[in-house]
Amino acid sequence: MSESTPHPLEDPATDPFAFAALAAAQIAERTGVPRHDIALTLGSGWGSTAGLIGETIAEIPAEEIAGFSRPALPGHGGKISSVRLPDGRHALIIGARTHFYEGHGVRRVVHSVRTAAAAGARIMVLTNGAGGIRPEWTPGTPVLISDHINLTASSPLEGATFVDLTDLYSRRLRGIARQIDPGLAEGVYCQFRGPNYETPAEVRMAGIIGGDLCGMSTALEAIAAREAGLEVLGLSLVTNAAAGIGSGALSHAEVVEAGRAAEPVIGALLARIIAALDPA
Ligand code: 8IG
Repeated sequence: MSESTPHPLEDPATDPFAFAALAAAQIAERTGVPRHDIALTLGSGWGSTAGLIGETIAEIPAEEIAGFSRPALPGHGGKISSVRLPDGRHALIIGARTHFYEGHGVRRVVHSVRTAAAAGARIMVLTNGAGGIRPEWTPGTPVLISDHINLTASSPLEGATFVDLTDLYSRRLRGIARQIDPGLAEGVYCQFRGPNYETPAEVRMAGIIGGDLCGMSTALEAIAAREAGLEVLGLSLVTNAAAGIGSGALSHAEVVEAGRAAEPVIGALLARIIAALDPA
């Protein structure tokens, strides 16, 4: 899409749900799978999960589906895939995440989640790389998201849409994950706007108000998922100690490297969790 044409989701006249339905119809046509049962957004460090959960039926460059774009960052995927699980369920893998910090508006951030719901998914698995506020969470530690604090000052909900978020990160799905790995830590994810990492004072604040993880995604997507009636499972990979928690400065290169190092282990963990997730 050229720079001069506004993206449909940035045009206030577009109905974001109708647009998600269009994207879902394109996915059904391109994959030959009329209905996907479960959807996964794979963030930093989680990419290898896609190849471990089943047989890849189709891979589509994200920009060929309505409303999706090429990833802003190399190393952030860029494909939408359809995977057939051993039990016959179909998983939709979203390897292209639009971040709030890209500045394209919250409708584009949550388009993947709305598309997953329109494609038939009942369960949405949201994964990310995050900074750890707890010092015992060394890089490579996977953490189940138990709740979030949305520090973006935004919401994907429009108008008087009073969605209940009491059990946003499904207790039922977290229980299934902990049956697979009883040692799995749980924590509260703070979504900051980014793209800068936090100051040490902001990380201290996040800890004081109840946060355990700092990141730049997931919370807005989880809210949209709940609005769409999806059951949400959230997982963070701690790729770095949040600013001021460890020693030294944060670098994107180190974050990417920690993700790469942990990838086989957490990919295998998530694959076992996916195999155990059943619809409610
Ligand atoms: I990976 O320390 C990753 N993403 N906000 N802070 C924020 N986002 C992150 C961090 C972090 N690490």
